Amino acid sequence: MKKLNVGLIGYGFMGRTHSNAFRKVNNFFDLPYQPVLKAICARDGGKAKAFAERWGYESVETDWRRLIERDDIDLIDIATPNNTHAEIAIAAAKAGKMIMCEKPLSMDGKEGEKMVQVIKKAGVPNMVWYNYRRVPAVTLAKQLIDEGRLGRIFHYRAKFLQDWTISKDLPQGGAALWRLDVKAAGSGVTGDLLAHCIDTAIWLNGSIGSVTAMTETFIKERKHNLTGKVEKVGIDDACAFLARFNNGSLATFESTRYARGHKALYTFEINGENASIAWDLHDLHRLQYFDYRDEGRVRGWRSIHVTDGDQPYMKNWWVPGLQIGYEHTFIHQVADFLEGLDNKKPAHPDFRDALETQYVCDAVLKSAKTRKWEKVSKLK
Ligand code: SOE
Repeated sequence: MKKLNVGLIGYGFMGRTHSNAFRKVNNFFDLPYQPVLKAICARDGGKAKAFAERWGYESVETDWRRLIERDDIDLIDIATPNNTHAEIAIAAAKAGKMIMCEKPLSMDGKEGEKMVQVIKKAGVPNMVWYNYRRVPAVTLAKQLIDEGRLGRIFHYRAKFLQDWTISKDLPQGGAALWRLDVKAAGSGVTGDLLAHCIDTAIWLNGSIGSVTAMTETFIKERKHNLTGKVEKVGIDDACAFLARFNNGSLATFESTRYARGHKALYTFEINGENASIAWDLHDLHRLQYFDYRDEGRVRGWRSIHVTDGDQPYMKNWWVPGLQIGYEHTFIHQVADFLEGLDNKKPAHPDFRDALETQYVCDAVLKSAKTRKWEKVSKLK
């Protein structure tokens, strides 16, 4: 097994999910590479050191440029706020490093295009952490669709609902709350939550051609953690949009951080000519499936408990019937990335795939302003 030295930038929530994945992947998957937690980089040296001790990183850097210069780093993992992805990824690619980048790829499509160009030129393996594709039940949905079981697709319906920003006293900005600061995040729920829904949707149902959207910012001003001043809120707190897929199907997407009672309710349902499927993150190991071709007397929605060895990823885990969770999706992502390095079948979503999601986000945010249907830019 070849060693693959990882340099992680950022130690927040995502730094933890990624580190856990790098640490565990070889315990469960037979792979050509073994990730080595070589260095963690963050501006706050004390916090980075504490993170290194907890997760087993061998060294600490406080300047990401220095990390990228290091000869002993093979892969740069970007787990920092959205406004830093482009600069770091471009520098890492130019230095010949492999890159795994947290979602969304960039602040907008224009920035994403630059990243894709540089990555292509550098020819370095790359991936974006849209982890929900690798929930076994979601991967099973992909298999069923690709096998043609649903037939022609008519409808795609997705939601991602949260409730953690309802309080008007919650500040914006800074380490824990940069998702509320438009300068760091680029957008609100569109780039943070709908981007997940869009990534899964494109993967399952193909490209989106046009959208019409509405957004709202319910709390207009919040204290900024970095300036101490009350400042305008620039993010979308909620967003709903209609979409037309290029395969002719119609879609609705909705996301908000103001759905009291919902913490991370990502759901989707797809209705085809022969069959429908539905999935719910709060019950992530189950896939709901209805097949019209079943014998009429016993026809109905089946709740498939996706935990058996012949279902995606599950042979690598426990015994049939025992389920896995959120953190495993990141482990699957690393496993597929490492596998793809040797078999020359790069894992997805790569930067280019993530750019397509960015184009949809751009069209959604534009439509919310123009109040018109907007075309989604096509990938070149
Ligand atoms: C926001 O609360 C968030 O953590 C997103 O940033 C993640 O991408 C999503 O998976 C869960 O919610």
